[in-house]
Amino acid sequence: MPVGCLETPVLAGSACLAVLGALVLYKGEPAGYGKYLESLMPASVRLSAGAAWFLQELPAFAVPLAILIQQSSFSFGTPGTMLLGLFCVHYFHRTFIYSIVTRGRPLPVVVIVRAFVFCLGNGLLQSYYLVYCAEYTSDWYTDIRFSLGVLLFLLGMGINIHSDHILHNLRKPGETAYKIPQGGLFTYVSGANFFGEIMEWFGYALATWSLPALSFALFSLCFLGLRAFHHHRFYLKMFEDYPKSRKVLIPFIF
Ligand code: NDX
Repeated sequence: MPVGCLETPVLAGSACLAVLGALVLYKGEPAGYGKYLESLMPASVRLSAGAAWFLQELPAFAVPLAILIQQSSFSFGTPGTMLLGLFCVHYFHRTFIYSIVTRGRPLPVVVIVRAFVFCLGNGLLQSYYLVYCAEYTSDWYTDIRFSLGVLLFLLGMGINIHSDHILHNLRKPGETAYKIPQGGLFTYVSGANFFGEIMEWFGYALATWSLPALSFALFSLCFLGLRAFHHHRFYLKMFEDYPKSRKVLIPFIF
């Protein structure tokens, strides 16, 4: 580890993410927003979906960006800053674009506050590791882990954005009803947007070859995998004509 890298907070932060993922699975309940808002958080104080996603995801964009700007004078173009740039691109979209195009239900303030803390902690962990701890040799750009990881990241991001786009277009502005998503990867799985996001973060873990990124990918797998499972159950209960061959999360497998 380079001088200036404190190993303990990196290990503690990574362990926290993995433990939170395990906790999510252990609880077995989806987080109380979206389809589960009324059943799990009936009396909550809420904020519109656009404002909620903007506020809660902002730290995951702003923290890495601030660190990148502060670092850019002497390390611009290194694999670490380039990879952190990809993280910023994801959260730029989630903070500034997703929050505008969403037609989702309002979110409980308690969920927003928790998500804000999560995004702040995760943004700090990923940035700190890549800027102060990761050591990449100059040939990392030609390493198969980097190339394959970035490819998976970009492919996953494409699937995620396309699938979210399908979901948003199921409703006209102001509508709140649920419909059967059709097209794209939804032909095969109920959690197409989640499949894309999970692929993205495993690609990122491969490209960065880092423990914090692997822990975040595992957290995403637990959190979004469970959400996909509940969404699938929700659809089967709600729609008699729900396609029987559609899987939960992984095409043809699960
Ligand atoms: N934000 C990641 N846990 C989360 C916010 C909540 O980015 O304390 C995890 C993220 C946070 C969570 C975050 C971490 C854990 C927290 C939790 C709150 C409590 C929890 C902090 C940070 C906690 C413990 C105790 C363990 C610490 O009406 P609607 O809103 O349902 O409308 C939806 C619409 N839609 C449909 N419309 C018509 N017909 C249909 N059939 C429809 N189906 C859906 O589409 C929405 O407007 C929209 C998408 O809905 P949905 O449910 O498919 O996705 P959603 O869960 O809202 O995620 C949106 C995007 C998606 O691309 C997903 O991949 C990404 O965000 N995401 C989300 C959550 C986490 C995450 C990524 C990640 O882990 N990487």
